[in-house]
Amino acid sequence: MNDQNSVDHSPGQVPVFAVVGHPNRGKSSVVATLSQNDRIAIALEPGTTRVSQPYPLNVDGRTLYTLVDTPGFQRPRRVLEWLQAHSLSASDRPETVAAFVHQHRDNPRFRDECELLTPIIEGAGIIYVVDGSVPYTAEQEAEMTILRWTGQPSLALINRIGPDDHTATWQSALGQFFQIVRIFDAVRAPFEQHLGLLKAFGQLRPDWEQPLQEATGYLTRQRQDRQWQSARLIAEALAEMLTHQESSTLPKSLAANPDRTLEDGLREKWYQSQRDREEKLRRDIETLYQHHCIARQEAALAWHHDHDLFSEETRQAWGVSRTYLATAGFGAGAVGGAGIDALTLGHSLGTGALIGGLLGAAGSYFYGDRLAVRMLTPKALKGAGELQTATFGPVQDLQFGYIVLGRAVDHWWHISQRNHAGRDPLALPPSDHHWLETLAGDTRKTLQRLLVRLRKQSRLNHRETQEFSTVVHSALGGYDQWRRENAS
Ligand SMILES: Nc1nc2c(ncn2[C@@H]2O[C@H](COP(=O)(O)OP(=O)(O)OP(=O)(O)O)[C@@H](O)[C@H]2O)c(=O)[nH]1
Ligand SMILES: [Mg+2]
Repeated sequence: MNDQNSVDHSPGQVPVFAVVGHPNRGKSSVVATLSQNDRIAIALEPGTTRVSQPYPLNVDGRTLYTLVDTPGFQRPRRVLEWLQAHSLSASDRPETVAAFVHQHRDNPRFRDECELLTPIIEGAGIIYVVDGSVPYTAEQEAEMTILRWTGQPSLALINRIGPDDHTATWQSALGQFFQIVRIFDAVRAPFEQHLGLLKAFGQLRPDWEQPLQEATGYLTRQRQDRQWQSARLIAEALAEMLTHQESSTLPKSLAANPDRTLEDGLREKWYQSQRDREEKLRRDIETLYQHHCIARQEAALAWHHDHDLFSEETRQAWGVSRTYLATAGFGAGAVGGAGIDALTLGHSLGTGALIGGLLGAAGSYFYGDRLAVRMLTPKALKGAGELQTATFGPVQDLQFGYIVLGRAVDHWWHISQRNHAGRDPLALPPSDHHWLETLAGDTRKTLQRLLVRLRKQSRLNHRETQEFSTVVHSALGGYDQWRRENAS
């Protein structure tokens, strides 16, 4: 570790843990997840991490704890032989380990051992990571013995990378070397398990208990805050998308005879702006959760694919049918004047059966053209000056609002539960559950009322904006609960 990266390990300071183990056992994955850092290099090849590197977890400008990523052991038996040859009694073991590092710092044969032991002899706690899908071998006993010789508090994590399960043998072997042994899947462990692990770290050293208890409090609040901030971001994007217009200003002479090209051009621009706005929302949510490097499955594809905002698959997954609305508390009486007809303005956007009957193969990937969107041509504008403006938008179908919201809720859920060790491209498979079903009846009515307000092109006032965020927040919470209860 170079000086610039060295960390304060003195007692009472921020807890520091060195994550160590055999090469390619998921050490960097554990560090990435617990420090919420998706920029850490993780790879199939052993030897990905070559130098020790501290990763602090900061919340509100405060470092809650620091994890040090380290290279794997290369020659643990040689190291142990040296230690045994140079130690006089059990009491000098920590100093003997420090002496080893001192003497071998510039020896390329022990480069990795020196890197990984340095943070530990400087005072870091030990998190020893093993892969529970490969069998236990005595080779690792040299590693564990060296770690025990450092005298630092230690904990072992069983991280299962492959399908096989050797957890039981690992547990009994590790139990002889470590005070605490936990199972932790760096890629899949849910948030509650991250907190559980921090609490376990707190048991390693009395003066770390309080900072780590505080850390779990901070992280819990951060998670709640992020859900609220996500709700606000989604409500904001939705309001913009529902009121969005594209305009084109042109001379009166041309405007007198607007042709299809004018409308088509504006329409295309309108579609693209909506896609761009949704994309921006997704990036904003990902940034909020500190995911900066997510690869998108859909990114490489042309826009008219299944996941497109205007694809027929999207409409079927996230749209709201007339029947559904009629039976879900949105009857004419339920939302004042705006009854179910207001929800199904597009003539063919009613029921699935009707759409199935109307669509030919050619247009079946795209519902956009069947959305009712207001088009105001210059012809309709009277008495303006030399230049006149044609306007496309806003959308009149509330269906669109439900689709945008459904996609946003689903995307949010995948991001909010994604660990920072995850490297798979983000996939958003269609859900068989409609998010709207998790909303209470009166919340649905509030949502409907606000969508109707937006359709009238009226800006939401302060109270309504708050209300909108609150409704979206409930939608996020309800969907999260449903997904967890139904997780396979
Ligand atoms: N499925 C699954 N794969 C994991 C998990 N943890 C790590 N992996 C995979 O295992 C491989 C090695 O992970 P790393 O975190 O780079 O391992 P490392 O111990 O830091 O490796 P070196 O730095 O090379 O010593 C990567 O391909 C990871 O995606 C896990 O919890 N579940
Ligand atoms: Mg690594």
